[in-house]
Amino acid sequence: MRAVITDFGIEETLKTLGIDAVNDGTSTGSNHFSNGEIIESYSPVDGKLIGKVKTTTKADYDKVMDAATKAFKTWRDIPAPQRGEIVRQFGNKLRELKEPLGKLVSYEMGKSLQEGYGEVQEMIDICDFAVGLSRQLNGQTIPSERPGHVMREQWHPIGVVGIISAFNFPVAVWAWNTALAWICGDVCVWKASEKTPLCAVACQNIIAEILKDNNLPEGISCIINGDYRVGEFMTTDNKIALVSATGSTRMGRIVGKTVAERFGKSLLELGGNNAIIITPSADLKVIVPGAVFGAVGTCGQRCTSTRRLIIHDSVYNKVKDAIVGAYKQLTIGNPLDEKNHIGPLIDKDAVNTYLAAIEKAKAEGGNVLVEGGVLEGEGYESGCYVKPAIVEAENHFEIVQHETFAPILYLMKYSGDVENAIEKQNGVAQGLSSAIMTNELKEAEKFLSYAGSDCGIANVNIGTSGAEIGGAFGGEKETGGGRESGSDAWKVYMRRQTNTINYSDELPLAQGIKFDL
Ligand code: UN1
Repeated sequence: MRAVITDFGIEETLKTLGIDAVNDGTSTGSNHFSNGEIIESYSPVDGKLIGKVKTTTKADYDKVMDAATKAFKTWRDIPAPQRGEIVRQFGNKLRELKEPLGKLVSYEMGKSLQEGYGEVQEMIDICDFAVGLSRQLNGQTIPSERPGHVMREQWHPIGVVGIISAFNFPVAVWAWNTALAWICGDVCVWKASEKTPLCAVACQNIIAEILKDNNLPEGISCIINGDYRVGEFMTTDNKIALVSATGSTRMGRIVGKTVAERFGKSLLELGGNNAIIITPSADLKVIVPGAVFGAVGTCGQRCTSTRRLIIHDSVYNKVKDAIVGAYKQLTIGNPLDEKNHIGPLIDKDAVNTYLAAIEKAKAEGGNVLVEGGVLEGEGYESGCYVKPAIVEAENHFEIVQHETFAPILYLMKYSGDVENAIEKQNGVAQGLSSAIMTNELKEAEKFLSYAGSDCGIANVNIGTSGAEIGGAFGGEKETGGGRESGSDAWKVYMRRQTNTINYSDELPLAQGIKFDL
């Protein structure tokens, strides 16, 4: 059974990305030894079967790890700037393939084509960043307390990095990790979401060709397929120095614990429950697009999606009317058609979770301002298209405290000073992203101060989603504490070594200790 997708050039897109062969159930891609059960990938866009991959068995996994550990020995010998050159080539190839890869992301995951392209752009950006960084993996020199001694700090490759990524950013989050890990001298084994396996195959094909052209071992980049059971091969494996996992808090709790038990390192990028505080001085021209894109972009399936608006009571009605009005302009439909703002949810389970969340909000006393619901009829046959909903709710509602990966926006009021809004914003278990809309310097600075937002990301006059790659990305509390992407996030992909070198003829001991023989 093979769906023929003629619209929007999907057939051609798959061919360009070299993923035609997966349609008969045969795995493809280098270091992709999978021989287990078949995973079928259905598009949430039209419900059609796009392709199949096989899952990775334990025996396959062992082979992959063999290839990866061998490749590490070659790769770490290559000077970092030369590793950067490989990442530069990868970034250039992504520039060439931005259109087909962006399209595949949109078709397999369901996000709008613009956002699909944006995701590939994010990959290109992190490659550029990593190339520059490949000449800046600098350590420090530190003054020694002893005469004739010097201290320094070095950063060495850590080994094999295991990457577990989620369906919502099926290519960019992998690239954040790999681009940095590679220039650091590490090799990567990637378990992509079983909901978007073809995006992973496409990425693997691109890098495999570059490695081949440069006569480098394929094991520098490996993929494994399957659900959490395949992820467990990595979390329990001492040979994986770092597990970088993006996904739910539930998943992160298990991964973090398992990796910690064997004293491995983990980088966790988990759920968010992101709010925008809207103060009296905020500008509607900024509030409306910021809040609406934050809430409905990627159909509410970003970890940075805006879930809550905390609005000052003096402007509540005005802001509410403007947002509700803007929701009326939203078009929902095939995300490959650029006239649509919003595509489908990832699958029917997500639709059920969305419906249950709205019911729960109502049962807890929420007041629905914009009705949700599942769309039916022509163009909506996949059953995954839903209407973005707005519910007036209270911060303490159980459902509001919970991250629902769907376009449901909760509106709530605050009165008095901005501190009251900050308290609500911080009053959830998650701590990824946050924003304030204000033209008052004092409010903005309070929000950004140590007594302000407790999130890893805190923005002023922009929404909660759409972070640039140059900053460190991640959050506090149940978001897991990890940082990926820009700034000094590269350090987690390396091991730090402190050196003390004695170039004198004596052996003085530190702390002035006398030990005469
Ligand atoms: C995610 O949702 O897991 O900041 C990543 C953003 C994107 C990345 C989101 N640059 O919304």
